[in-house]
Amino acid sequence: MKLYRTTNGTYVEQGGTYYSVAGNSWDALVTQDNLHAFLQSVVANGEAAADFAAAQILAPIGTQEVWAAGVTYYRSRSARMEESKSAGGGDFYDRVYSAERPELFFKSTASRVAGPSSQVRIRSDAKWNVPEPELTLLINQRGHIIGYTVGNDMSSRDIEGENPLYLPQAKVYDRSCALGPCILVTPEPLPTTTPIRLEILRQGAAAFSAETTLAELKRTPVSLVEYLFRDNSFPAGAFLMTGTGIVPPDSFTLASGDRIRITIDPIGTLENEVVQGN
Ligand code: DO4
Ligand code: MG
Repeated sequence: MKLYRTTNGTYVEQGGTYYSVAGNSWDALVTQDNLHAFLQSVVANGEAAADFAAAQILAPIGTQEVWAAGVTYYRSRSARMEESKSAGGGDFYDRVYSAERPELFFKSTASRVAGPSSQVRIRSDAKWNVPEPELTLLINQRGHIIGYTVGNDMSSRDIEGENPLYLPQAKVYDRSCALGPCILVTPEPLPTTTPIRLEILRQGAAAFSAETTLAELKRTPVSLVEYLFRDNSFPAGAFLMTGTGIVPPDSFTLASGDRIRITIDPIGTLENEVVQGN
C-alpha cells in the first residue's frame, strides 16, 4: 500500500484505487500502533476517492527529522576517498566502510525537505554538486521500519572534499533533501534485488544515468536503525536515508534547470528540478 500526503489530505492507494484517510495529523498517523493494519482497514471499509488526481503531492513528512547513513556502498567509499585525497580524508572513508559502527549524520528538518515535482537546490557557494539517490526508511517512535520512500541527499562534493569536517555544510541547507512521492507501507523488508535508478536530464536530454541494487548495500536497514536509535529518541518517528550507491563521474556537476529522476520500483519515481542558490 502506498501512502500519499497531498494538498487535499492523505490518501492510501491499493491496486490503482485511492482511498481518503481521515484526520489531518501526519505525525499521529505514522506513530499509531500498527500503521499497516490501520491502512488495510481504510482500504477494506472506505470508498474510492475521486479527488486524488486534483491534489498536489507533498513530501511525505510531518515533524520527523531526516537522518542519513554514509559510505554504505563501495561506490560511495571510492568516490569520497578520491575527492578528499588532498585533504588527507581518504583514510576515514575506507575505515568507516568496514567499521562496525556506521556513519550516521543529521540531514534535514522537515522545513528543508522538497516534495515531488518541486525544486532542490545547489548551494550558492558550491561548485561541484550531485544528487544522491537513496532508499529512505520511515521508522516509528519504537524503532520499527514501517515504510519506505525515495530520497535525494543533495551533496556539495567540493565542500565535503575540502575537509570532512565541512560535511554538515555540504549536506544541510535549504532544499538539500527531497523525499517522495509516497510511503510504501509494508511489514516486509524490500528484496535485495530492488533496483535504484538515477537519471539526470539537461535540456530534455540524458546527461547521466546509472542503476544499482540493494544487494550492493553493505549494511542492513535494521542495523542502521539500531545505531540511530541508540540513546536517541524520536517521538514522531524519523526518516533514515541509507546511503548512495551511485556517484556520477568526477567531471559531472549539476546545473540549474537539470531534472533529477530517482526510481525505486516498488515505491515510485521522485522527480525534482534543480535551482541554483544565489
Ligand atoms: O561521508 C559522507 C557522506 C556519505 C553519503 O552521504 C553517502 O554515502 O551517501
Ligand atoms: Mg548520501
